[in-house]
Amino acid sequence: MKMTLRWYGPGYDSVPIQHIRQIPGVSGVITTLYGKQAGDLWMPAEIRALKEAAGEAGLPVLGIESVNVSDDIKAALPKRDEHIDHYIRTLEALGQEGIGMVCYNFMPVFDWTRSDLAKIRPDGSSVLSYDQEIIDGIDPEGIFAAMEKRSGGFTLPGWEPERLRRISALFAVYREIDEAKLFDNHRYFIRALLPTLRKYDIKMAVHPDDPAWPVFGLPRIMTGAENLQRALRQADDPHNGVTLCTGSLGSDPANDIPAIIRQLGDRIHFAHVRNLAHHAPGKFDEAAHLSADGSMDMYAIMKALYDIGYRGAVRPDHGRMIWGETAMPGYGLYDRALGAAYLSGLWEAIGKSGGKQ
Ligand code: DNO
Repeated sequence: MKMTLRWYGPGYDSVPIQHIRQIPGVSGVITTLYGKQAGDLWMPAEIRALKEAAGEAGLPVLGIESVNVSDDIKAALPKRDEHIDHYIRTLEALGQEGIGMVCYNFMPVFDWTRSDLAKIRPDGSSVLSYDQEIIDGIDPEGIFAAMEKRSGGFTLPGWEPERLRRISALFAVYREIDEAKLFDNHRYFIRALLPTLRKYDIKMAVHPDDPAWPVFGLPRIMTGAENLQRALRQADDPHNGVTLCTGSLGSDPANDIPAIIRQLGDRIHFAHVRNLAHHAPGKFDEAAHLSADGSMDMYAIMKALYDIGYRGAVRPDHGRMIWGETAMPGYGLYDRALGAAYLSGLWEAIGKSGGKQ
């Protein structure tokens, strides 16, 4: 595997890329053109500039998270084909720059959802947390305000203010869309990309829904083993793959993550590894990466990745905010650096104690 860190690019990330380079074992970054809206076309010169900014610090771009998919594509609205055309041209431009992995999600309207972005723990650190009861008491427009209020002035990934403008209209559209239709729209999208994915050898990695169940009455399909397998069958080609996100899948304790890793095998093109502390059904806090800090067995997760011969990018995911750091919730440097070192340590130990790749 290749240990990476997510970096939002010049002008967006408060973490300097030079600091990312100092984390032992990190050999590349996962980045994006953060100012782009879903449906936009990415220009070759913009991609080149991003690559150069990372390259100056000695870090290659090992993947894009995300080229976002518009609701026109997800809900088959009139601009669907235009946006797919933009997506294909964006992939061509990425392919020409040698970027071979793209993470995306297929969640309607919202991306990941949390009820608190800075819950204070007894040790004084803060974490993101989720409580279904709180979410049930917020209307969908209120969740934007709630996320924004606690985001420390940062635009959160997937929570760009541009989305808010269309929110009522989008809710009306999704009333007509059930899981089956959402899967149909996913199939239409992924199949349209296939010739380009093959030509440039770009691996698409769909991100699981977070949390892994419908929120605000919107359908969600990337929720567990069965549905992820179904997403892979939509276009049975190795370029159509998955981001194995332990925190998103792990929001539902019924998801056996090591087993899912073994089932999905070489269709896993990217891995987000983080830990959660479960309190009750639909109620969890994010935790430090260490197994002992949460409910998940991080050794078993890394062992499963090791056993399937995983060679793609891994990144530590949302960290706690510690040591007085100010950064985008979940994306400070310090706790993610601890996470990267811990995960690299597990990997080394698995290899040295007889793990075979
Ligand atoms: C949140 C992230 C998500 C993820 C997208 C992938 O922290 O995990 O925003 O990047 O869902 O498209």
